[in-house]
Amino acid sequence: MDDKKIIFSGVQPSGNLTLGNYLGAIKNWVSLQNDYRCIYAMMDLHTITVRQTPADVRRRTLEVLALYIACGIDPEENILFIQSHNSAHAELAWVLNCYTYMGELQRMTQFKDKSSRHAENINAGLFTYPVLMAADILLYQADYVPVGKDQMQHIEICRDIAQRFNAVYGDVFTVPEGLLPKVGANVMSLQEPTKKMSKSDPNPKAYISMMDDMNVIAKKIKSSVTDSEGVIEYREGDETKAGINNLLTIMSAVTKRSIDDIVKDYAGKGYGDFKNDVAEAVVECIRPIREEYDRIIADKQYLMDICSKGAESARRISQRTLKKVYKKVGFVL
Ligand code: AQP
Repeated sequence: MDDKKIIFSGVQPSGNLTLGNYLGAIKNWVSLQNDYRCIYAMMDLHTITVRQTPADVRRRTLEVLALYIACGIDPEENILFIQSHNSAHAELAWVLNCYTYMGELQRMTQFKDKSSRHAENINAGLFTYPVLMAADILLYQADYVPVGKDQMQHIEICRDIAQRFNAVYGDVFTVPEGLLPKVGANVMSLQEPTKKMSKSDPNPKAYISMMDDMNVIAKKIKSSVTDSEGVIEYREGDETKAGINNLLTIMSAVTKRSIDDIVKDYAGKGYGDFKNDVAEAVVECIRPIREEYDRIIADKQYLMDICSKGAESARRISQRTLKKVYKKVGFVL
């Protein structure tokens, strides 16, 4: 490896990727790929913390890879692989489980949220999800982890686990930092704008899927929930403005213009005009990605070749960390 700093991140193939996943994570990955050694995975092990249809997970895993590439991630320059193709993730997660406290995991917002949404299946994997995520990151000695705001709590616990382990055994792990995008770190639901936009939301009108038809995307934005005040203004923390704040954020992220500039353009104008323009801007952002995606997804062999080459590199890098960890905790090598 060269001396570039290391980046690790990934998305779970637990549904069709949303505009939130794109603006919060993948768009940022594209901008980082020239300056860092980047490793991006399709996080299939994480998906089964919630019941999935196996054929859907299988299909979506390659779709996520095709989307990474369509968004601009260069498969020649970055390591792209399927998480389950590298067993070191599960192996390190077991070790780290023994260095993580129940109390820490109980405080995780995502666990509380997902266990209330899936009350019939509050499994141990859902509970220890952040430990697997810590293993994902620490295996590659990642310096930075570009994620959306919802994942920052998991980055914090990852740092705590790494520091705890290092305090006992010496400098085994690089302690990583989360990297948020400047705009779009927390894209909200179009129907309940105080909740984050999520690919597993039961209401498809709540999210823009990167797989939606262009007219569906426009319709979803035009029917997004706003307020009755009729003023296009960004007011941080004001729940009644959550819908407009969200549309302004989305507009800013897809057009690369500041929110202040956008607000000035709409002084005295109504929500109808604004929503039409946001819809058009989002469609223009997603259209070229979709065209590229449609081309790439047709070539399964190309995608499988990337996965197998990526898994080989991922296994090679992570074995160094895993061996070190096994040696430190006393396993015979
Ligand atoms: N709404 C969002 N705004 C900004 N960033 C987001 N991310 C997710 N939703 C938003 C970021 O996308 C990356 C991949 O997320 P994930 O697939 O690992 O799972 P998640 O964070 O739980 O996202 P979802 O879409 O809500 O998935 P489900 O519904 O399966 O739980 C992460 O960097 C995340 O921050």
